Amino acid sequence: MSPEQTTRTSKFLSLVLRHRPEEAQITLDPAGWTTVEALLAGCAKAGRPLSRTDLEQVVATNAKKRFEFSADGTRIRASQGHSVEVDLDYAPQSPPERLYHGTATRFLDSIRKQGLLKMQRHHVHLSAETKITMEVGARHGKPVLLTILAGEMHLAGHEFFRSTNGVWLVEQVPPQFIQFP
Ligand code: HQG
Repeated sequence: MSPEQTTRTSKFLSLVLRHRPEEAQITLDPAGWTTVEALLAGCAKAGRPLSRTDLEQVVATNAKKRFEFSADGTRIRASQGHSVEVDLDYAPQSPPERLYHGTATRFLDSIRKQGLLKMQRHHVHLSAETKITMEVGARHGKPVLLTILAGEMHLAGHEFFRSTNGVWLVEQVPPQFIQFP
């Protein structure tokens, strides 16, 4: 597969495994899984035929490791980022002292008042790395980096989850745990 084909396929997989499974006529189980067989058949029906080898390549080379196979290789899901109702079943974990969130300057007034909200997604996404975070912010406008006092927030009783691909997930971040630049 060419890099362009890989990107196009990855975007389609994100669409059907996170947001609109009906586009490939598939259903996701409560934890977000579908069978590889159903997915490949669905991709073909949607006019985007994909071989198992190509699917494996997309999953293995995806820069953000967005997708995962079940241990026996028969099922696949997105590791995070859903808008459809799923319970990914991650166990709560202790976060590092500081985590980061990239956003756009135009959202700052609202974030100062409301804190970080999950918007269309299931969780607010936080990262342990500042570089990725600035790229995430730049998708929405002029990027700005927020530092999250994750250790304090955890002590105050907020649950933190970590997805298989290393994204930290929380219900919300109240303003008192956000350091603005
Ligand atoms: C902002 C990518 C106003 C929030 C990345 C963000 C990530 C508020 C936007 C994943 C707000 C939501 C998620 C408030 C939050 N007022 N704006 N109170 N609270 N916002 O796309 O974090 O490529 O849903 O700051 O790596 O940008 O999809 O979230 O700017 O992990 O695999 O509302 O997307 O991963 O935008 O990105 P999003 P996000 P993938």
